[in-house]
Amino acid sequence: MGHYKSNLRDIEFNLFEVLGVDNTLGHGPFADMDRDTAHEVLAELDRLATGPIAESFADADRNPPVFDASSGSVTLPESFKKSYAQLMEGQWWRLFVPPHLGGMGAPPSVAWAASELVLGANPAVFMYMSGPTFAAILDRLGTAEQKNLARLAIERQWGATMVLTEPDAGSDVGAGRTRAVPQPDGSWHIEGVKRFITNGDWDVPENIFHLTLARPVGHGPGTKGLSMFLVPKFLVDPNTGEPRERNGVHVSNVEKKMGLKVSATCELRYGEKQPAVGWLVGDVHDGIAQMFEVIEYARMMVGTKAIATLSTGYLNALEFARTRVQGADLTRLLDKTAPRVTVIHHPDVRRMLMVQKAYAEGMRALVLYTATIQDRVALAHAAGTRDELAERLNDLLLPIVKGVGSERSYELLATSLQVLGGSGYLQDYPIEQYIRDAKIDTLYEGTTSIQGQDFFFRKIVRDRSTALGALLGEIQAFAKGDAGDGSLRREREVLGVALDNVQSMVGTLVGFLTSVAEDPRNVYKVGLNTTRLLMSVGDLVIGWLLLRQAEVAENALAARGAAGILSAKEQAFYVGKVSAARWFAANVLPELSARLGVLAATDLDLMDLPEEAF
Ligand code: ST9
Ligand code: FAD
Repeated sequence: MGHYKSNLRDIEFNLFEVLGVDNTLGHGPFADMDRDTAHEVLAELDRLATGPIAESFADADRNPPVFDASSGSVTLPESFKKSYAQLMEGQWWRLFVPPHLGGMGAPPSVAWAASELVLGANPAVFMYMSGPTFAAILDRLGTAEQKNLARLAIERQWGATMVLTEPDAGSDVGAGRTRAVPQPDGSWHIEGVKRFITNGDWDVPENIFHLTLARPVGHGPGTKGLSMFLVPKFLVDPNTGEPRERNGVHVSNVEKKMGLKVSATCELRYGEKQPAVGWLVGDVHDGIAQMFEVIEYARMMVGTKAIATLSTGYLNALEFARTRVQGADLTRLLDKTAPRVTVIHHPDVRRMLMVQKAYAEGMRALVLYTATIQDRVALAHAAGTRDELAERLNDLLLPIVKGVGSERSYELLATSLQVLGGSGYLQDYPIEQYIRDAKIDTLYEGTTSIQGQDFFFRKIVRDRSTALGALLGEIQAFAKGDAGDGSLRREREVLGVALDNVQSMVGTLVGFLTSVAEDPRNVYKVGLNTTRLLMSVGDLVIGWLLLRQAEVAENALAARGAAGILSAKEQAFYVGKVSAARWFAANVLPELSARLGVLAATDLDLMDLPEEAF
């Protein structure tokens, strides 16, 4: 068995038993994918993910890519290239592009469910597959020629990168200094240094296109002065895509990293040896908004990657806990002759397992719920309209998926390791690599601080709480509802209190913001709490989704369980669902009251502290 332990049962439970994705499948833009096809897709990817895709996970960590400084080229480990080839030969990139570019017509919910399997097995394989997805974005944004190039990029399986970061411009993308100089033939010459660029070079595709932010000479400061350029590694024949001469964008360094080593993180130099020729995407100067089309996919991908890793971390820990014999049952602590038990018998191990199970399954539900909101956006788009509320909800949920998903996963992967005791610290087990590979998720695509600020200032205040109001309204309706025999009544009450706490947190922060008119420094009180708010709303949404699952599970137990037509495995699955929701309501949601107290009592002491006192 490979390292990756998937949870296809839970993925399908979310899609088909809780979120009702079958109602979306089989018609409209998703006519080509019915429930059976979706099941086949997931089952086949599950087979690949747990087999050949997972196979190179450890080898590619121990034998990372080799950089040749003289040619600026990166060579990937052979084992990893085999895993990548399996995914590409299986044509799985077709899940992520629209039908007119050869896509399968899968809704985002099914595409992200499928992504979890690859991202959990070997995340970098998925990330190297960004070419077709980025080409689809280029097709949406580009000129007629660029659309043609996007088609060729997919046909010829080029790689792709997103290029924002510079040595002095990380979170603050608007500080970027890379310049773009217009040329008489309508092209641009790009000049500057970019760093930390994922997949900047690798030895599989014949070409790589870099979607690059640069500042046209004479343009203003900040992100609004940036434009997006299409800069290929090789210049090409525009009709056939056949590579011609080398373009002047070169890799000058590959970083040595804590984890995710097989994903080459490159320094890119533009226009140093010869001109780096680029083309303005869509022939419009709207770079940051265009780049956010890419960033939105990538933030969803990062959250899904983190959560997929926690899930396999938990399932590895669970397997260990069921087999490792150590110590006596706590009730026979003083009896030295008592039989030794597997560690899953110990209360503290159960506590560790349940916190992982509840978050891993609750955050999977968060990803898939968000993906169903994206289904709504896609359905409206296909009908020639817009579902503006769904668009806003998706915007609101993305920092939760990315920020909460990555923080909780990294934190709880340490608990996965803890379950294995000293063995977890060894490379004999995958969890130490999971921890190293997952740390990046709290950092790239906007750090957690950035997600927290985006969440409050842009997704709540600027949105005038439209999306938040709609989301909290749904949670309120669930908390007040009492379907079934009312067995979750206590948990619904706890959810209602947590909801009140979150509403008070938002109200208090808006109050701090309003008081900026009296003292501009009061905005610090907001900044001291944006991450706390993000994590708290995350817990509220996770608690709500777990309880929705519990309701479905209770119904299944009452109907099919009572009729004796559930297998023992299915029975245990549903019982586990109810228990996880109950545990979360009893152990996590009450924490929100204390967090509200801390938030409301925020003063400026921390900001008044002299730097020397830290
Ligand atoms: C990186 C890559 O880290 C890491 C991994 C790469 C992996 C590649 C492979 C991925 C494969 C993916 C495949 C997926 C396939 C699966 C598909 C399945 C279906 N939302 O607030 P302002 C825009 S890359 C939307 O004033 P500042 C907006 O246009 C590096 N738009 O910001 C706005 O104008 P307006 C990642 C947003 O103060 C304008 O920006 N680096 C949003 O100027 C200005 O906004 C980062 O992420 C938003 N949330 O700049 C940087 N926010 O207001 C992090 C802003 O008029 N830093 N816009 O609408 C930030 O995000 C900063 O907040 C900042 C601040 C740069 C935006
Ligand atoms: P800084 O911005 O310097 O942040 C340092 C600390 O200060 C962080 O804790 C941060 O949260 C905090 N901070 C900064 N500004 C604020 C603020 N205004 N308010 C509150 N806190 C703040 N970039 C690309 O363009 N393309 C890629 O493909 C890519 N891949 C990457 C792969 C890897 C492995 C890594 C490590 C990075 C990658 N990046 C990529 C860059 C990544 O997006 C940045 O590292 C990230 O946005 C943070 O920028 P920074 O590292 O400069 O940190």
